[in-house]
Amino acid sequence: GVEAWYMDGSDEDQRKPHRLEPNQPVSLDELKTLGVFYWKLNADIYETDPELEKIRKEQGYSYMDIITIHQDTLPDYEKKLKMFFEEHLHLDDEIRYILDGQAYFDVRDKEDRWVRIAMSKGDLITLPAGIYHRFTLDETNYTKAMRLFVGEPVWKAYNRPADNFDIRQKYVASLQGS
Ligand code: KMT
Ligand code: NI
Repeated sequence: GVEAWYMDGSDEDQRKPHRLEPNQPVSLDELKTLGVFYWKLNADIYETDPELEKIRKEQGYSYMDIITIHQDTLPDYEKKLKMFFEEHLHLDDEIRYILDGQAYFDVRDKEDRWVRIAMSKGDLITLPAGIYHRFTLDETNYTKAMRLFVGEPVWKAYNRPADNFDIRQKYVASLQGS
């Protein structure tokens, strides 16, 4: 499975793990209660993987592209990394499949605490529409990720506060029962 933990509150380098001392892990089941879902796949065969095909078909992930996040490959690298690390939400699910390297996705739990999810090669994650989150590279400064989307992709991010969007209200309501 994937490893996740509650973050410390320090403003030190965002690429560091920021674990609490002692570490306070967050399980996959706890992530599920936030609407965050996870699959482990074989990234070596992503171009022909029947498991990935099945997920794409079942979830309706018609769109896909691949983004390589590295100093030399991503235009406006510094600017984009800064944007990705601003706390934001989207009106649609964010679906990412790590094909190489590693990275962190941070999501807010029900009590508004940061949970850091350590993603590496073969990890596919879905963040629900309306969840506050952010993204950073780790100290290896490199990841290659597949971006999946239902229909035509909309990358627009709304930085916090974005509490008045219907999708945010719907997301918050969905946390009640879970
Ligand atoms: C987002 O909206 O948080 C992102 O697209 C993160 C970077 S994609 C690996
Ligand atoms: Ni996002």
